[in-house]
Amino acid sequence: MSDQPFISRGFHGRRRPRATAERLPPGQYETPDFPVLSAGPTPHTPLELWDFTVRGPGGAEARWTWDEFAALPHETVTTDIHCVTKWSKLDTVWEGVSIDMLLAEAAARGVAEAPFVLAVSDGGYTTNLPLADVTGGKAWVAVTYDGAPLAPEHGGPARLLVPHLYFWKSAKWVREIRLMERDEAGFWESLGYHNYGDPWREQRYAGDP
Ligand SMILES: Nc1nc2c(c(=O)[nH]1)N[C@H]1C(S)=C(S)[C@@H](COP(=O)(O)O)O[C@H]1N2
Ligand SMILES: [Mo]
Repeated sequence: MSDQPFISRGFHGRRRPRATAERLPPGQYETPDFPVLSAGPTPHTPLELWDFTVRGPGGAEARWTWDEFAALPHETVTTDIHCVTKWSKLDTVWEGVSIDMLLAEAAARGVAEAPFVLAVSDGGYTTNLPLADVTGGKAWVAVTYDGAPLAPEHGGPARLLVPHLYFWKSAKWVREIRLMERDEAGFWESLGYHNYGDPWREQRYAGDP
């Protein structure tokens, strides 16, 4: 038994979490599991060969080796994630470098911004997002999950994390953020999935409002 009487919880005013139902977008169910969804084989890039690039619309780029990337300030993010195949997982915990931080560092190296981004992964997977959806504290390149290095099947060593959009936007094994003047459909987006993918508006497929 706990050595704290149950009344102390209320007494200390512990914040009541939002009810699970309110945290599930339309059509989603909660799962305690962490399903693996990969369109192809899991790449295994050795850390000595891994690097991360932010490429500007004019071709200028900023690049970090694994050690340089690891030296950037990291944030801890606790968030819910929502897959278009209808599972949602609540309170997932990640650690990573914010895209804000990467873009600020890239800007200092002469990389100009642009209104759209394409995330490009080892293995060729891509996904497109408006710049506004990866800035302002909304997206990270995550390197840990649940306190441990990100497992290869979940995108390790590093994956994009954009939790406010369907999880296909969170590109596993991400290696590059490409800034673009024009939007360009990524892998699933060009195969009939919604271009934006807001789970709260249930934007699963092209043609959904
Ligand atoms: N590179 C890459 N990233 C990807 C995918 C993929 O097939 N390849 N699948 C996407 C989809 S559809 C989902 S739901 C999530 C699944 O992440 P998980 O396998 O860690 O659950 O990764 C997304 N990122
Ligand atoms: Mo997905």
